[in-house]
Amino acid sequence: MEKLILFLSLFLLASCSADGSANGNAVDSGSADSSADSKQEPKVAFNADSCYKFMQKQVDFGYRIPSTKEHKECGKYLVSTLERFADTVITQDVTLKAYNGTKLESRNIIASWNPESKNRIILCAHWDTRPFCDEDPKAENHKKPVLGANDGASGVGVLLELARQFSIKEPNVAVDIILFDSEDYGHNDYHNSYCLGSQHWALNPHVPRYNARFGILLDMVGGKGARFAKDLISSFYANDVLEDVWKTAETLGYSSLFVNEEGGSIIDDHYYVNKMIGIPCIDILDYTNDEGFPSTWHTVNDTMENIDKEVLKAVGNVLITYIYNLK
Ligand code: AHN
Ligand code: ZN
Repeated sequence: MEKLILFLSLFLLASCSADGSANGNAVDSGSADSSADSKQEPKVAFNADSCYKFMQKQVDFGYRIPSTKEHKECGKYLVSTLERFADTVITQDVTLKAYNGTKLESRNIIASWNPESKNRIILCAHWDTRPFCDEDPKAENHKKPVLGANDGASGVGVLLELARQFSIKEPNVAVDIILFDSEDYGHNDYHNSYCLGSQHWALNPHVPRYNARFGILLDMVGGKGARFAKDLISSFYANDVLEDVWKTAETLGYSSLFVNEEGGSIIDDHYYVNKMIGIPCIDILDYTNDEGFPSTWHTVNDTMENIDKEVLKAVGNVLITYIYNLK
């Protein structure tokens, strides 16, 4: 009997990760590699259920609009979560000014592994959400805020799950996960009005003379029916990284998601990382020339119901494979 209890409690311990939510480092059932030679499997495996929970948690705070209580609370959650996984976490708190003069109390969050190493890469996403659903088909929704399950929480969710994996097994390269704030308070009529957090960081990096080999931005990486095309800003500034990531996706059987198509010239956080601080940076973004942005983009339908765990899993597996193969 005692033995049975011991066995059961060990089993329970083994099946809970530190956040009490997702299953630790088990390989997802259904992933391509959960078969016979499990001894040779890496210790890490992207867990889409864990990623989804990290997203749900953000969405549960409400609209993450800069200068609101919900935004501040979510920021604290992101910092404390990253502190569990990373070697160091630095925050940049700054009041930025939107195109319409609104003051945006903003926080860029930088989580680092092996912060002294020069052999580093950046993984980034924005964590704020847009205050207006101005792409909604219904005009009555245009002044309502975006919940940002995809546009905000998805990129951050993937990065938090990667952070959890890095805490289990550190990659060969040093990593900075940067969560940019105040990306989505822009207006198309105003030049450089999007991506205020990344512009601030590029002018004021968290450490003096900061540099990295390259960056990968994630933006809207969880939507049903997502398709990632080869964005033109990414191919102009960081074509080697772009091609290597798309090749990794092809190897894993995800070519219908990471399509071999030219994308748009999208002004996103990666543009400022390329342009202002000179670090080559690609964007994994749900945008194709025939379909544009996802149909939920900047609408009231950007909710968890329209998230597809299989898409999250594909993006996570591509990144994890690519990153752990870097020297
Ligand atoms: C523009 O629409 C100019 N850029 C898209 C950046 C963006 C907004 N990504 C998510 N929301
Ligand atoms: Zn947006």
